[in-house]
Amino acid sequence: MIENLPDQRAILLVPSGDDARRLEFESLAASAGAQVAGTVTAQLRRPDPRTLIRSGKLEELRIRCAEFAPVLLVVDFTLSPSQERNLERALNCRVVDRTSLILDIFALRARSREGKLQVELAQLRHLSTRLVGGWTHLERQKGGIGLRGPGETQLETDRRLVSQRIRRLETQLDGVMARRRLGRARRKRSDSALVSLAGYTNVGKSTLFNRLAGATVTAHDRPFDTLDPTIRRIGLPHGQEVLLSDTVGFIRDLPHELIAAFNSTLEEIASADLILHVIDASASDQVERIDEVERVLEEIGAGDTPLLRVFNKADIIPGGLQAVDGDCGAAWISALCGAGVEELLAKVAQRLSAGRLRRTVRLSAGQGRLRALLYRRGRVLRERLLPGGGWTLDLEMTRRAYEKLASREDIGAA
Ligand SMILES: Nc1nc2c(ncn2[C@@H]2O[C@H](COP(=O)(O)OP(=O)(O)OP(=O)(O)O)[C@@H](O)[C@H]2O)c(=O)[nH]1
Ligand SMILES: [Mg+2]
Repeated sequence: MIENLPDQRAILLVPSGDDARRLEFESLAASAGAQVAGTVTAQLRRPDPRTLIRSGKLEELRIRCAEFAPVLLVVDFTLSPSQERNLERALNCRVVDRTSLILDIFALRARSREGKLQVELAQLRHLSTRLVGGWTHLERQKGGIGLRGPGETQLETDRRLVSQRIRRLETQLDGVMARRRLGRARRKRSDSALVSLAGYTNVGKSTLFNRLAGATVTAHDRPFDTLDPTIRRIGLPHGQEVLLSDTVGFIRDLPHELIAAFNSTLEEIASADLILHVIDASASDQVERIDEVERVLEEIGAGDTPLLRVFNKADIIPGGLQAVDGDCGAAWISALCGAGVEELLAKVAQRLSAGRLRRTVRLSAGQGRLRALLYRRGRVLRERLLPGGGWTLDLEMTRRAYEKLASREDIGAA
């Protein structure tokens, strides 16, 4: 797809003083097919409401644009639609913001029907905020960065058509979500706990997934290689089986449109019995990334889900696994060469059993609603009907879920 596109020469505009962020943005732009001709940094102490950057910086950009004749300026700041337009007029090249860039990469990677629907929905929601005036002052270009993907055909239609399309996509995705929920309910009734891999993009989630599940999910060295969730059954030490899922990765300032559109995928993470938060131990901005991921987890309703931090790529940190100390709750591994993986599995088994308890409870005939709730929240191992109406249930559920219910409902111990 990228190869067939016209020259995508780009200049980047990024915040100054954050090298890790700049490098990440350059790699994002490159993986969308941009040839980065130069990067300009700016500090936005007093942003100009018209163009965001002030006149001196605008002049610097003008000179760069005259030198390199870029097709686009890719900006790692949040731009209002009018700032975007004003910059385009001043520099005579297309301006793409961080959100459009990330949406564009997602559009390139989406393979499944669901993935494509989700990306299109996110693109259209983003676009609908920007339909005032459009790009009529620039030559219309199709298929460039920020203009690709399934949403492309809608770009020049008016707001009304876009919102109609958004509603249609929402309905289709509702159907997808309902099917997923059914699948989850079925899984819950089965014996297996769900363990979800989550984490920043490109940290090695799919590599770990392949190692644990003997699968062959693609794991390229580029951001957002995985979009669609995959689930496999894996064995833990002592024979216990669990389901393991691999999903889309996160990034700092993940566009809200994407979080909303990928709801059904992300719900999968929130519904897990244990989240393995995979961390690239070799990343210099590790602490910031950990915060960002755990913030998004909270945002998608997974804030209370038990979580185990897994520091990966231990093979490329100085001293390797030997250098590891501190956080003894966490696991240290190399998904690539397999070091530490056995210990990780033992930790997973330990965490899963620590979080669950078994109880036998007695419900009266009038507590049908609570009975249904217990089926949804936990695992009912056995149910007996009592002679005078009501039931006793042998129940296994997480301590957290049980205590939450017991504090609100009248659950009688049998
Ligand atoms: N050195 C080293 N490289 C690793 C390790 N694990 C993964 N990688 C590399 O990191 C890159 C990204 O790996 P993936 O498994 O695709 O990462 P991911 O988290 O699934 O990424 P996305 O799906 O794009 O979010 C690949 O080039 C892997 O070979 C590791 O333990 N050590
Ligand atoms: Mg992946």
